[in-house]
Amino acid sequence: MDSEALRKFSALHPRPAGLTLHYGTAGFRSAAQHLDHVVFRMGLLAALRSKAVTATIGIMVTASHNPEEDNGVKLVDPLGEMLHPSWEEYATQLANAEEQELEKVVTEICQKAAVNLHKDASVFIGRDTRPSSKKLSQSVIDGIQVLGGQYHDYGLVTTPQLHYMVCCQNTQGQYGKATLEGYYEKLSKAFMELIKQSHCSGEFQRHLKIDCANGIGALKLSEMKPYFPQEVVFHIYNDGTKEKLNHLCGADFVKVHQKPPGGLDMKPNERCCSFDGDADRIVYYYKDTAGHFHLIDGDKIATLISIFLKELLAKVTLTYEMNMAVVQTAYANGNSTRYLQETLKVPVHCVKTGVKHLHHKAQEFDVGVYFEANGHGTVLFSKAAETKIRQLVKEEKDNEKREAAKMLENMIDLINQTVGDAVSDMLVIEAILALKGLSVQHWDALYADLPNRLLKVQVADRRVIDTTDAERRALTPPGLQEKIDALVQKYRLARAFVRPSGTEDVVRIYAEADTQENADALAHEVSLAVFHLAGGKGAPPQPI
Ligand code: 16G
Ligand code: ZN
Repeated sequence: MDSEALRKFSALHPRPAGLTLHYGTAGFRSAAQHLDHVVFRMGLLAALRSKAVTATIGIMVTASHNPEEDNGVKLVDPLGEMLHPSWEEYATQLANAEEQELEKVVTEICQKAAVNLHKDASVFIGRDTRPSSKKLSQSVIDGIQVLGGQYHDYGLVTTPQLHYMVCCQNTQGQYGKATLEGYYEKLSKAFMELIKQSHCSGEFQRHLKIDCANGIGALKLSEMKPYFPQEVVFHIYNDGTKEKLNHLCGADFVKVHQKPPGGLDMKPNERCCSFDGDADRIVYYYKDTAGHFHLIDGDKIATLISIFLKELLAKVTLTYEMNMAVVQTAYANGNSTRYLQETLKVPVHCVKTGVKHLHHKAQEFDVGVYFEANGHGTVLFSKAAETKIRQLVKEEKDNEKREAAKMLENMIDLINQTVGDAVSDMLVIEAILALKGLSVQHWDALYADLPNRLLKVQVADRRVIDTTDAERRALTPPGLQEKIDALVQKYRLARAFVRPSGTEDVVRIYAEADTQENADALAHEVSLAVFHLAGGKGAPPQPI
């Protein structure tokens, strides 16, 4: 290691005294002005990780749906997955090391993780449209170069595009070409092939209004436009030319507030969707003729995709049995879980919040559909399933089966299997709606969401809450779970849980029940229990 260079460059990216940050579920997130030293050091870590696994590593500068003034950084592992949990701790150690200790911490990481510093390192860099992102990505480059690493700066890309590039690079092009053109070509080709199989393909016309949260999604959708024929019309709103990123718009705003974004005029029964700031989440919605807003969240997206895939799998199943499952978190609406299990008869698994947990579980199945209610999700196909499907397309004599296999093959190519991807998910959904001749109202009517309420409470130390059973039950503080159980008993179809947030200094409370009044009352009562038993700060929560 070039100690001189490390000293010189770390002095250019000084750590503000007393600032401690943690690599959480979505990497580091903070006010942008606090992050320069963090991104420099994550450049170092990306180079170390690359040397450790002898593969290209990704590093993305974004704070997703957070306000424009914030920023963040996260690392992408070789197959496009989230950074391996064993390295999250190294990330935190490196970010918080005193400047004079930096070399020591790097050496310790090399020892613990068996990193050979003489090896080559290769890092792919991407960033979102935040004003602070460009400078921060320059600091990432400084970090990579101090350890003698090579880098490729993709500049402005969506988070899922960067995940895609990393995967392509490390699979020697098997997953696709590691370029934006490669991404656009692969997705648009699979989409158009799927649409061709639709019965009404002759008069195929798709109109969709897309709220891009004033973020990177708008830029990338515009770039993709020439890859589609004229019949595909995507109307882009909140493209970032007028308003601030994520301000009163975007997937997170729409999901949390259960109302339409600003900047998008919605006519009755028009299909609309929102991306988040880095385009890795999507939710759909529409307004009915009475003016009521209907949200179609990640649970209903997972349901639509599952229905479609299950039908196709049934058609090819006589030849090859494939297991399929849906992975959700505790936030999944109770009626979505019921519909999947009881009507569709698909196994459902519940895991802890955070993409890495869902992704990991979904890898256990031939076809693993995973979505968080907030709209982050994708589908994973096992290698065996993919090989079998591609073989059926080539060899199957029965027309119907071959057609079904062909649709599955196009789905495999259309879905971004590295991570949830708003652009890819949108194309998947649009293709399914077209193929099944479904309107947004039909889709929404699959099941009715149980009324629910999400609240947060500030406590002195949120770590006093420890959970089990995929965050559905609280182990500590003592008495809290018993209290929640007693409260839930009072209402019909009720469910509630609490968990410490991984991204904010709060405890989150979720409740659902037969009516909105009951869901609100239950959420309020549970928040009071948290406030009293877990050391609440300030005034007790008020009724909704
Ligand atoms: C992060 C997670 C997201 C999760 C959210 C929960 C990733 C890439 N993102 O944004 O999946 O839903 O955190 O936030 O893992 P919370 O812990 O503050 O509730
Ligand atoms: Zn995001």
